[in-house]
Amino acid sequence: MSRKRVFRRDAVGAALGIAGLVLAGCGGPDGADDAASQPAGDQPAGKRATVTLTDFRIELSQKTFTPGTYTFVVTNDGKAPHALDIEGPGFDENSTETLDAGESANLTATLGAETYDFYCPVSNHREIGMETKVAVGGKEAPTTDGGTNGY
Ligand SMILES: [Cu+2]
Repeated sequence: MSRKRVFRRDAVGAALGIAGLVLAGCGGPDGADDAASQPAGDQPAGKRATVTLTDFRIELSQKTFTPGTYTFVVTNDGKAPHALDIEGPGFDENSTETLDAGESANLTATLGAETYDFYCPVSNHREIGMETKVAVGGKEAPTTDGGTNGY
């Protein structure tokens, strides 16, 4: 599994969330992430990351983040309504609307070198597992679901 990366992650990054996890796991000095800033069409501000909401988990396309502005493409892949709320230093609450099954929305946030809480504010979802911490600045976030869970 030590295959070298031979493609760029910009345009395909959103579709290859799992690849992002694998690559981020290498933890090496990887400035190439910033190569994704090439604008492509109507690309929103900042770097892109995908967030998948399911019943009842939150999965991010990458485990490590460097400080900067991100547009999180949030998709509700579950059956219940979900939303993404980001809490952390530097900005007040930042959340999507509640998304019905299959819906998606973009959420832009500027992250500093801090730890942020990504969670679902709907009902009691946060307590039952829809919460994940994101430590910005190169450290791997202490996610509860480190395993690959199929694709
Ligand atoms: Cu939820």
